[in-house]
Amino acid sequence: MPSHLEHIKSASRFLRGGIAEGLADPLTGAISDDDTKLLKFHGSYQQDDRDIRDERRRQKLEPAYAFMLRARLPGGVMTPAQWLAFDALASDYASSGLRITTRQTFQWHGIIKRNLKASIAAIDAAMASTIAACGDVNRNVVCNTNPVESAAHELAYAWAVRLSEHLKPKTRAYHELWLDGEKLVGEPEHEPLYGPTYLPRKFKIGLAIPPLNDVDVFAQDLGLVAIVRGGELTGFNVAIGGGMGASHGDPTTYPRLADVIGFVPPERLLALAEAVISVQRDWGDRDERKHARLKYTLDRRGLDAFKAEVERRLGATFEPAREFRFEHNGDRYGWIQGHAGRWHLTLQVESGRLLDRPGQTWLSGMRELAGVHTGDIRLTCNQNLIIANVEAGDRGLIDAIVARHGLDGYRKHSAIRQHAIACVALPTCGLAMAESERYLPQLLPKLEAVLDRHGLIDTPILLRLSGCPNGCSRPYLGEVALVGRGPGRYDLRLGADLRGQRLNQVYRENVDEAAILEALDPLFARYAAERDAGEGFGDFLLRQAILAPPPSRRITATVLT
Ligand code: SRM
Ligand code: SF4
Repeated sequence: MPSHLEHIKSASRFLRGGIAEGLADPLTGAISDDDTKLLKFHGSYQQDDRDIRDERRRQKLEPAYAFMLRARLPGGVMTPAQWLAFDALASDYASSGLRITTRQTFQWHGIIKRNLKASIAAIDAAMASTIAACGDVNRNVVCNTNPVESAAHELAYAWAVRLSEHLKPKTRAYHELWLDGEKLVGEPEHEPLYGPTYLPRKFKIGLAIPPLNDVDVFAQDLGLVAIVRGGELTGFNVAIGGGMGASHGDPTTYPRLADVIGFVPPERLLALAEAVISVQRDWGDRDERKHARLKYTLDRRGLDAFKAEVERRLGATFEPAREFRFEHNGDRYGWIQGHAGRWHLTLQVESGRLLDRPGQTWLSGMRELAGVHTGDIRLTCNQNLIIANVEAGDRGLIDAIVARHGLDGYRKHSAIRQHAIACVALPTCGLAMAESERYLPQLLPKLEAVLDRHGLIDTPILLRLSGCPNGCSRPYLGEVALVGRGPGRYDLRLGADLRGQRLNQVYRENVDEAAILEALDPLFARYAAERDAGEGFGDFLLRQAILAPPPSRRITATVLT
């Protein structure tokens, strides 16, 4: 039997539901439960401040409702003017600055109901949107921000934008609700790709340009590996069925890496994406949302059957996948020269949270920088940012602003700090079981002390924290990862690589900080003493049989070099 959400979608008149009436109701800071589900398709989540939830209940007050808003920003690229508009929105309506997400866009937290419409209108005025940033549709298309292969980036980024536009819902509801667009009268509305019930579940696309896998391309429902030969983009290897989410104690849910199924030339890309999405639309599980992602459809129906159906709808067969090699899934900090003599500066933003704090006036610093910068600004899937396309002569000015506002942490930080990612979790995330973003600054100095003792302070180790098993920081791809179980308790997972090609595994279940540090200390000691030159921590743990060998995977078997 179709889930309740399927009924909500089909009765919603293409995502309208009762949102307008809910927004107009002055008696509550919330909207109806059913409408909160539809609101996601418009890019917003209703949340409440969990820090004060109990206190409000004791005082017989309704929860402190507020809305999180997420932009649709394909490839994470924006102009300085857009930056300033997003910053103004953070100051005018939101409560905790600008938050760079793990899908290279912005979130604003704490927007109260009466300001939601003005906030979305402000994003629209900045020539951006929030449509389909969340919901059962194709989400923000992520793209490698590669300043090294900057010519290839331009090509791949252009495809990310085309995919994003092509796969955007066509409903007029967004314009009607938020932008005072004219109401559609008479003519029936139509969603050519999605239909009236949209997809069974969220759908994510990512483009990577080897050798960098900063988008974690195998964590995407549809991962595209750009194949660049002699400076030309020849096409994309296609990988399907990645996803991170799982539930504790439910083995029918699991993180899964995408399988490479072949190669398509650029001119087939839009049709390919449509074909994959349409098969998932028709074959995906609409009864049980826990099993509705593409990864479960593939495992239920079989990869070969799915691929054959995609080929049938595409009217073409896949060419064999091309060879490629990833070196890293992190960001490269500092200045890098791209093509056409332009420079790119990657800055680290811990947990992606841009706020003004003593000695770290990051929000003000970026405002000043956006005021003088003539290139573009990019967000990365590791929650960092790039001041891109800088003229050589402007580098000094930019460095000075960066240093004055304490944005130069990348020069000073330990290697583990540089590669750490944490999801939002408490107090806004309704699904959080443990702290994540707020815990990272407490955990890092303790980890750094252990690493320093073993002479590993400059050795990159990929750390990822998530407050629950949904995996928003892609923790299953961390060399060291904590996945929240309950207040102060986490699963400690170890053993991924630094390239986003191998999932980690549980090493200690449901442990506290003391047990985490105690478990890691002897492993770091052995790693320091016995590692091969250049060997990553995860690779070391497998070579030493400290962890069981992972199941062999198609991606490694076929095309990786
Ligand atoms: Fe996520 C749900 C935050 C990237 C898997 N995610 C949520 C919600 C909306 C909680 C909710 O449903 O009520 C979180 C809002 C927290 C808050 O207060 O802001 C949330 N997810 C985030 C962000 C902001 C984490 C971050 O720290 O940056 C990321 C926003 C991305 C974006 O801009 O679109 C974010 N989420 C991810 C990723 C990583 C990725 O896509 O590369 C994943 C794992 C990949 C995947 O989808 O499999 C991810 N989020 C989930 C899931 C589990 C989905 C599943 O298949 O089981 C949920 C829960 C759900 O959908 O039911 C979830
Ligand atoms: Fe919330 Fe869990 Fe995602 Fe963290 S991983 S943001 S706790 S849903």
